[in-house]
Amino acid sequence: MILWLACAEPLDTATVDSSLDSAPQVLHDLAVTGDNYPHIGQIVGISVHAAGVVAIQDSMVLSDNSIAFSWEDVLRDGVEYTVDWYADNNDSGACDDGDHAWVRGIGAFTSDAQIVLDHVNAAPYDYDAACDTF
Ligand SMILES: [Ca+2]
Repeated sequence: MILWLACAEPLDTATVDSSLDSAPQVLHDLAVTGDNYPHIGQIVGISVHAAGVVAIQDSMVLSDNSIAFSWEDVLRDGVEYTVDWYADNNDSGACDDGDHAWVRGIGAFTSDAQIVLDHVNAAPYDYDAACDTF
């Protein structure tokens, strides 16, 4: 006797690049918070990527000294991610020389994730590497 099982609907991959299709298809949410940003009124941009493929790119204008982002179903299970982010310190509207910028590996996740990215005073800032994904 052969039983045919109905397949579930495919996952919505609209926010995730298809070149990562060889990775597991379980997706997790990501929330980012951070404090101590002396950049009120300026843009903070963030890019989350794996192996050079950008999974998330977002930005906000700071109304106080903190950041907060959240996205649903953006991290693939078990994939190692890196975050690039910057504060538009020179008010150019883009990530470039003169900004406060950082790169941090955040590892792989097997469930929904929350990470903290506080402003770190670490001049000279790594805008060459951080701005590559913007
Ligand atoms: Ca800038």
